[in-house]
Amino acid sequence: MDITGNGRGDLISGSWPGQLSLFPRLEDGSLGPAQQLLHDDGSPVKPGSATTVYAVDWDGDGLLDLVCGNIRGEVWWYRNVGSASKPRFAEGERVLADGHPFTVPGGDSGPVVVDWNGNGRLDLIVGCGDGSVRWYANQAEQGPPVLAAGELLIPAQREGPRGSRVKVHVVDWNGNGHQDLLLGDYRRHPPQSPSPEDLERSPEWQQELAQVQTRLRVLRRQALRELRSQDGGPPADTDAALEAALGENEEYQAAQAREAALTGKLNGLRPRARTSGHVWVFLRRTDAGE
Ligand SMILES: [Ca+2]
Ligand SMILES: [Ca+2]
Ligand SMILES: [Ca+2]
Repeated sequence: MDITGNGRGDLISGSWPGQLSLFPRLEDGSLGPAQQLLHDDGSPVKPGSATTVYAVDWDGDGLLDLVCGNIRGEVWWYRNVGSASKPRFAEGERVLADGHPFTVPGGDSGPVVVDWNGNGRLDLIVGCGDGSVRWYANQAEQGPPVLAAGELLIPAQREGPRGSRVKVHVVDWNGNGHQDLLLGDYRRHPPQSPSPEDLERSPEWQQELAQVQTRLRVLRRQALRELRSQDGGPPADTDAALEAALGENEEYQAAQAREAALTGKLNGLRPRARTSGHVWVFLRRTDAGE
């Protein structure tokens, strides 16, 4: 996606506060510092919290426009009214489906614009907060999009294994000439209780941890005493010298490793919610039903 018209692919990003950032690709291939994407009056483009952004020339005038989602589940688009080298964007317009503004279920819309049905017109596909994916066919012959009502491409899953807040990418994943869908998700797993065996062993671990910590304190005091009583008096920087001495003390190092291991085991006994993010691939069925 080259939004600065110099033949180098740039990066654009949405954000939680809602501004959109452009990271221009520099001559050496690295990305330059972030610049805010702006309206033609110089004010920042801000489609709402948790913005996602997709750049595409949706009205066919040769300039890349922005299509954005937000936490409310709306889709907005911003026509590029600048130039090939200097993008500037018109006031946002709410994207309509079947003539009406819409919000996707669960909010958190993640739009992409591609020709999904291969008729040469760029359609809208939206990843939704509830975990579903919807397709809005572009019915316009030319110019700005005119979208049909949404059709479900992938249903939400209440019980998993797929999660929510999905973001999509359209690509021919298996190279058979048909566009497929990649889906990124977010899932919160219920806290898992510790095993009865671990619970049974926890008093033993606690006791050992107390012993290890006592031993660590003793070794520390010993090392300090040795430093202070050495020939020529204590070192100028006692703290640094103490850390250096303990770093070379094998018993101290082993005790510290054991302390970390026991603390980890005991922390693991507290039930804690876990989250995950997976990427799923959905291969397109061909006309022959393959
Ligand atoms: Ca355009
Ligand atoms: Ca199409
Ligand atoms: Ca394919």
